[in-house]
Amino acid sequence: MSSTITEPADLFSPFTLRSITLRNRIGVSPMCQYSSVDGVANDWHLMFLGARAAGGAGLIIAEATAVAPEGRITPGDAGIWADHQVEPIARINRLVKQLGAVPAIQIAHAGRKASAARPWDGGAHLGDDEGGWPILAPSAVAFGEELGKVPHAMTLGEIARVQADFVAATHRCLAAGVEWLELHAAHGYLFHEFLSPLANQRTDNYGGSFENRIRFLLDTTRAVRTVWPDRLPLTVRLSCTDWVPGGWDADQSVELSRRLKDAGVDLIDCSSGAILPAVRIPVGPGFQVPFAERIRDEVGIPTAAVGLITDPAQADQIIRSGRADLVLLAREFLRDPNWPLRAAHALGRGAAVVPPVQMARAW
Ligand code: 531
Repeated sequence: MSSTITEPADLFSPFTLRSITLRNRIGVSPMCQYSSVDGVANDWHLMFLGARAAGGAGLIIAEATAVAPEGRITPGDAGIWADHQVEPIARINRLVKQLGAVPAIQIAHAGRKASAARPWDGGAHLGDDEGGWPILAPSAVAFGEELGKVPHAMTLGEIARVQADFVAATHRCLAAGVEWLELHAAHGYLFHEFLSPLANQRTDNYGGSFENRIRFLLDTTRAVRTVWPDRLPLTVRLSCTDWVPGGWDADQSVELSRRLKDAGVDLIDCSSGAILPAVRIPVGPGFQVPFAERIRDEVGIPTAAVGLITDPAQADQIIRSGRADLVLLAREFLRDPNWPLRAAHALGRGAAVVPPVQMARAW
């Protein structure tokens, strides 16, 4: 069962995947807050995500949330590796839902980029004497520069254990009232490290050929889909290209998206990059939209566009032109939790986004 590609809509059209309908095409992209203690959500996360639901977003995707302690980027990352982490997330999801948005979460494992300091503490790998921990990856190849720690090449048993961690995390997400689940397979983290020949030098059946490099993600996706209810959407964020010759690229992303669609994935969230340091990326307004457009057209699967989407008319045109089904905003939502309200008024569609009654007189 999958959603049909909707006719070109506009930024404020509803959007349905399986049993879940978004009130508009605007999503809050998962943004790390590095503000948890032992992975537990707190008042910061309640305020941060609640405010953006009040501001009118249709979809609120909570930050990359680690499925295992060693899968955190930093000690401050969110986690869902333990049952006591569920209720704090459930409290946030109840507020988000009460405010009319759909509560989502991105579950993740940081692979060789794990065990790092928070960005405002420099972002470098932590020494063993600084609270760092052993890190895992497909191969014993470091990311590089300030993330120079050499990871342990995962055994088949560790691959199976991490896959089981994603399945267990999926059960906890359901218990927490999550209604939309995203697997993080981008930005140089574990799944992406398996996909890319620039990080995956394995010689077993998890490395080498395209089929082998997608195996860990595809098998885990199938296992997650089996336990995630049929009525709820499952999405995958990809780095659609490494921007490096010989690396992962858009052609492979198209083929992988076909396989993910067949495995029951409902939407591809199209980002790029971050497999290696210091790669030249042609960053600009909507620079990743072409990936969303291509995958949507060639695979016939809904897509989300993300990356330097800031302007209401820009976002509206991405949807109206049928280049993507959703726009996800990150930094713009750091600047303005009420961006959807402001965008509606900027586009002469003031009634399209309804504020909470407490805020109505200001809009
Ligand atoms: C940086 C980033 C944004 C867009 C493309 C590549 C990298 N983000 C990625 C975040 C962590 C914070 C930095 C995640 O994907 C978890």
